[in-house]
Amino acid sequence: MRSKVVTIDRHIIDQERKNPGATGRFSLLLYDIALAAKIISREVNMAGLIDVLGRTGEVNVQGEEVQKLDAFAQEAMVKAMDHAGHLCCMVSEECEDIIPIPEKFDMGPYVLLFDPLDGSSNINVNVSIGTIFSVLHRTTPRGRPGTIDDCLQPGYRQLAAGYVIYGSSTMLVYTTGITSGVHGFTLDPSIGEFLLSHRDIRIPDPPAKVYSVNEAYYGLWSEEQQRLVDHLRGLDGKGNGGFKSRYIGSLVSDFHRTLLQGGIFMYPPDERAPKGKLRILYEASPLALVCEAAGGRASDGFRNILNLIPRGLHDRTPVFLGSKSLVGLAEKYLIGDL
Ligand code: AHM
Ligand code: MG
Repeated sequence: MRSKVVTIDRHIIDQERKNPGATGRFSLLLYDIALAAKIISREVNMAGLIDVLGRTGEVNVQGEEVQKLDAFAQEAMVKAMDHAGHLCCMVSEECEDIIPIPEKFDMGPYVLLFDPLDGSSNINVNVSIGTIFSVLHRTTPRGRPGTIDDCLQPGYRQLAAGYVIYGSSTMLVYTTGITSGVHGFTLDPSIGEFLLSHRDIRIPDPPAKVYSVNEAYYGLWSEEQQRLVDHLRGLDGKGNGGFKSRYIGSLVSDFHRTLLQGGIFMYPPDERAPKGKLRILYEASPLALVCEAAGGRASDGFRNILNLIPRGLHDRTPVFLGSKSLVGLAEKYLIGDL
């Protein structure tokens, strides 16, 4: 007998019913994110044809200029999200300042933070890329435009977070909080719907013995970080090791594999980048919430990423995400306990 088909819309409504005080507005916000994801997915899938159909500067069939994909994704997110009255402002990796909601639209209670197309340098070589998103409740009074204070909140206050991976299939993975579980939906392009394919994802522990880090920076790392990776590689002379290394260089892809198979993903600080490369608000925090909600651990090497208080919209943090046991091992090395 076939199991029942659950669309993302249906799943969001079912989740909302568990919360008697819910107004439905939050669910509508999640639908809009899923809609933006479908629009971006369609365009990403066409990327290989852009050389055939024309690059930036060309004009498409609607008479619009053909854009680079990251600019397209940015605009798709803003256009899908700015007018429905759910948001008071947005933050994107693509914009220096907060993105205001135009005055002609209603001002809502939520803030959306996103990286529209992370890893976009991989597009030309057909490597999977992704959109990352996070939703916060505003802290300033309602009815007025959102401010930077609404955005600079620690990750534990996120109401929802997730990502979309544009891979061999397109998947949307999200959580509405540490105790709400992590659910994955695969886009069926023939009907244009995200269907529940991965219910209640738990990050395996004991995990697959896999670590993920850009080892080209080994010489720029702290001694503690070098010793941690020596352990994983079995070079510490203590009989450790036995790990495989996997690094795509596309955060959503590396994280997605780590979430499903277990292991550890790291973007540590180095001499060149003393706070690492990844941004707190729209890269580290949302993936940290997904990781913790799946029973994993998210650390900056010393403390939970969800407790970090960002001072600026584009602040960075070192990132260690994955199975509890391996992130715990990393922390032990980094604080000098091993
Ligand atoms: P981006 O936000 O400019 O796309 O950069 C983020 C990407 C991540 O997807 C990936 O984890 C990281 O940069 C890879 O960086 P590196 O090439 O230094 O390993
Ligand atoms: Mg990015």
